[in-house]
Amino acid sequence: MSDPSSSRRGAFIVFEGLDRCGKSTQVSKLVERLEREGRKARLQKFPDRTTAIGKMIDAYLQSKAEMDDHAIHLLFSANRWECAAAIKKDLESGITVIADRYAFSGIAFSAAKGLPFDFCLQPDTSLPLPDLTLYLTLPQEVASQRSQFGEERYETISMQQATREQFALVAQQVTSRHGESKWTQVDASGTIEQVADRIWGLVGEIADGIEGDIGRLWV
Ligand code: DGP
Repeated sequence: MSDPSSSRRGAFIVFEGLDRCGKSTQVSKLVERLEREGRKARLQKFPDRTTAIGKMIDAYLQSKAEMDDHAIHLLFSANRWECAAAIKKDLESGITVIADRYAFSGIAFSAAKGLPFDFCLQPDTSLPLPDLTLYLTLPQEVASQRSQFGEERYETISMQQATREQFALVAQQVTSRHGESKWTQVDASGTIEQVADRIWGLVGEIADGIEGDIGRLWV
């Protein structure tokens, strides 16, 4: 572990994946492990359903409210922007921030509904750039059989398949604009502990903090 008195900032690590791939479990496991090892870490869930904007998103996802596809896309982005300053502040004070979804879900899910890819990408431009995105993959048959699959708006096989295709395009954008090291695909099959160990190996030394400035997404 690095010297805690060093001037390194915290790492910004994002988890992405289709619904029911085990992402939220792994996010919590990573935060717990970092804390157990004496590092400061916090979880940031997106969408953050606790804010006023987040409550509108929650109503939409539970099909309690209808909204134009563009409007809900912008609300998801606004929900990230309202959390951006706190993420930067924490990173600068040495806290590792682990996000459960981020702008990449924003593009993949909205483009899967048919919105133009470039439109989907724009509103998140200049948000804090994740230092590492872990994209968890699981065969659709396994994810669909997990409890609670199908409860929310996007949890249909056809929507998940379309979103999977869009995530492949998002991965291309991230690696071509920001470098190969910023996006890593993770096999999410196996036991919770096996996947957690796989992830711990991939996080590696950035868990000890990062020397450089926080980047800006798509810039
Ligand atoms: P979760 O709370 O992780 O189960 O995510 C809620 C659902 O919302 C999930 O189906 C993925 C989707 N989602 C997450 N972020 C965005 C976003 O920015 N835009 C759109 N259109 N959908 C999103």
